Amino acid sequence: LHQQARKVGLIGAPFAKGQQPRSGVERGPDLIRAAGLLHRLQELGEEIHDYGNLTFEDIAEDEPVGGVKHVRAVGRANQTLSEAVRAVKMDGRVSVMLGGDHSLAIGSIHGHAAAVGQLAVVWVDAHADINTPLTTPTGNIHGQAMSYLLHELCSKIPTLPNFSWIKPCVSAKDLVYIGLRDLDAAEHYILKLLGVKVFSMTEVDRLGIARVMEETSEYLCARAKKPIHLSYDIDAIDPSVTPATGTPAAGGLTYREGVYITEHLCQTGLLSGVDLVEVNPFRGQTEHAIQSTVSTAVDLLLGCFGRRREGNHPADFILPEP
Ligand code: B3U
Ligand code: MN
Ligand code: MN
Repeated sequence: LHQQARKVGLIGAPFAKGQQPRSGVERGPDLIRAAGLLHRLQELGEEIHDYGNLTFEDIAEDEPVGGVKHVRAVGRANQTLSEAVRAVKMDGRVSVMLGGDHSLAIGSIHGHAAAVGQLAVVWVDAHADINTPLTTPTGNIHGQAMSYLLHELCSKIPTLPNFSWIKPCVSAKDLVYIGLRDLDAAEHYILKLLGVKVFSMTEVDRLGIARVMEETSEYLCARAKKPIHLSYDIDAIDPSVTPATGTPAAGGLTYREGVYITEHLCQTGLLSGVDLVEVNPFRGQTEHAIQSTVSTAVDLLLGCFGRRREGNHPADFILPEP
């Protein structure tokens, strides 16, 4: 079996201000490229265009706003990213955004929705990243990304500098979380209040990953087949496999569960945008720790684009005759 070739558009987003003070996550895009991502996607028969790394303007005066850090820089960076993702989608490509920290999901999902309309979002993460600017315990915007995107939370979001361009574009019923295990009380309250579909690590343990993915696609496709945006935080995977990340959380997905998620979503044929975020080489204790994290990130992306563990072959493969 082989998939029809897709057009892929890669955007690097070397940005770290959504998760200060831990820098290093801006190295993610170049590390993931250096591990051979483009070449390996091409081997799978994908037509891939690398749009390169975005450059983000430096903002001199960026004092915290009500405890929220780097508001202006994060707002502006995501506006740039939103435009870039929108352009990739207008080019008829599946967008792949390499982060950078998870605040970048704001721009990535916003730009995706601006181009294609209503989306289903699959958020794979140890964390829910759904604090509002008023509930955040850390002030880091990577822990708030989803709150700016949901229609249902828009009345809970205060006005912030450089955030006025954001229009909520995701409905709570079109969001599924997988891998959660480290939530703040306010986040848990919000998920219950909005009735968001959550497969925490407890459900992964109870149901197994195959059932979790079956239920995920059934749930998301029950009403209409919307394009899927996969936002994959590398810290969803167990830190024994992907230690080089800013906020590791014990008890995560195995490598196999992590890859299975991507294989399953690929097979839906609905995958339209992907984020791979929070790879931070400065947080790896050894070269091996960094390598393991980066190569897992590559394998997750390959799974999104048709790599099968059973093996693959090109559609035009010809067996040599003696
Ligand atoms: N929930 C906490 C911690 C956190 C969220 N996402 C990450 N860490 N990576 C917060 O900061 O909102
Ligand atoms: Mn995250
Ligand atoms: Mn996380």
